[in-house]
Amino acid sequence: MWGLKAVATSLLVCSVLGARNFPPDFKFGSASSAYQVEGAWNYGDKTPSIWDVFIKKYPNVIIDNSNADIACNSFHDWERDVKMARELGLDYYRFSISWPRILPTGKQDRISEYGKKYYNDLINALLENGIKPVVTMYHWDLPQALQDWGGWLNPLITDWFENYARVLYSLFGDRVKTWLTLNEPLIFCELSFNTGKHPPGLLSAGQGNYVCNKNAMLAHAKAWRVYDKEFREKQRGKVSLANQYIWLEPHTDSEIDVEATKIARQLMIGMYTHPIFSKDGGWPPVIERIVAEKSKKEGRFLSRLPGFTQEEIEVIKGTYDFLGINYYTARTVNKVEDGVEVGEWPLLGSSDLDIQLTTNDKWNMTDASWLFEHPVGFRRLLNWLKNEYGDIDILITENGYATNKTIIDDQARVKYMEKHLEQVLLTINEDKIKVIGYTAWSMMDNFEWCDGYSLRFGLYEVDFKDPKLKHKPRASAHYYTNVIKHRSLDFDDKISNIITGEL
Ligand code: GBH
Repeated sequence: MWGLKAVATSLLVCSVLGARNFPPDFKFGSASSAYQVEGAWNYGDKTPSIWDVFIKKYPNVIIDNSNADIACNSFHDWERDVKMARELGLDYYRFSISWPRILPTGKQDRISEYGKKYYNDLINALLENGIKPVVTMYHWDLPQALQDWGGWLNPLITDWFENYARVLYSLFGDRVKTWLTLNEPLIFCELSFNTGKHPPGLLSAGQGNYVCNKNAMLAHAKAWRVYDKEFREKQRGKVSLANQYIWLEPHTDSEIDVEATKIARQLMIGMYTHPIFSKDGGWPPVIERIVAEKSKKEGRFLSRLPGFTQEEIEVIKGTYDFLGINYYTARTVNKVEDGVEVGEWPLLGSSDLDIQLTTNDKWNMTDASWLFEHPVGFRRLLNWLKNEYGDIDILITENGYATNKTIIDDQARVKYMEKHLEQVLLTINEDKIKVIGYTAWSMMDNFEWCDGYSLRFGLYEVDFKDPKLKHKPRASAHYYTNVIKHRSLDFDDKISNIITGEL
């Protein structure tokens, strides 16, 4: 009798609060990447990545002149990382594998015992603690040995990557069931070749980025196909990629801006999605046409955007088991005259479209110059993707907030997470889109690329001045722990304001 009453009461509570509950099978995780946390840059037989070489050659490109030689020392202190993941109550931990740590020559001649041991230890410890590993194969730290052979501009990289993927499946695929081939090809292709801010810093705007784009799509596809042919039956995992999507909205209501925005989405989102996820495959036709026309006008015989052969289109099309999405921010689009300078990052080939990317005054600025908050854009993006490519399982592989201070009571990050998670819930409940999980970037402060240690994304603060790298959970860590525990955004949140230093 009493039992029934208790059930009835909790059902009532659930239905009142139900709107902000996550589906029971929804998964929560947090993420990092090898170069940003591991350190041990030359330990054992590890060879330098392009980031090691780039920073040593041009230390000034990093705002605080720092480097990632030690970073969070995760290579030596993976036990601390597992402990954090456990304290947070994560369902999974997303980390990446350093290509030059596993394959020092970048090719298959030699598999590093040190590399193998490190990732085995980490994977096993996570699983022992009930945390699933979600593994990124490539989070920007290309072996310099392959850069010397042309890196992402050499079409052979698609084979090198396929072989690397095969090595990873055979070493770890018995335990790793969710793989992400590439992290944000949009960002590494654009920043390496269009703005030159990331290694190899080869400024070749409107050319290198497109070649990289094509090779990245093929590399991903070949890695997926190897899994499909050689491993899927036995290992039964899932493979996709993690795309960075910057949501775009027209700057004004004018038809010109509205039209320009539609095309810009095909550039910013479509170029890294259409070849894999659309029914027809290949480049978004509108972009292919525009770049071809521009190239012709410039007196070129060939388009700066390399085409796909029909065979390549078929190889790439359909190579996904879900879609990984990194969402942080949005931009507005307005049309400019042909040839007008289009300004800072994200440039992203916008000179080919004669558009300018700016922001909306209503979007909160954060301490990161590029990160403007637009949570509703998250939901709109997910709906746009569904309209373009149909029903696909979506895994949010990154979402996070930056401060430039080492602040423990990070209520702004808590708000950012809540607002974005709320949009995820609306997308699931109202729009019936299958979002299967959410990953907070990042579990702890780490090396934020050109921003060094000056920008903090961590749920845990790390004291980089302390040789022991003392770490402490922020308010956001407490908040996230509660979200995970309750599988809901509605809980007595007083607890997330208690800063104890221990979870
Ligand atoms: C993601 O990139 C990455 O996957 C992750 O590694 C990173 O730590 C995280 O987000 C937070 O940034 O002013 O030209 O140097 C998101 C894309 C790439 C946006 C680097 C900011 C700096 C541009 N970020 N970019 S620039």
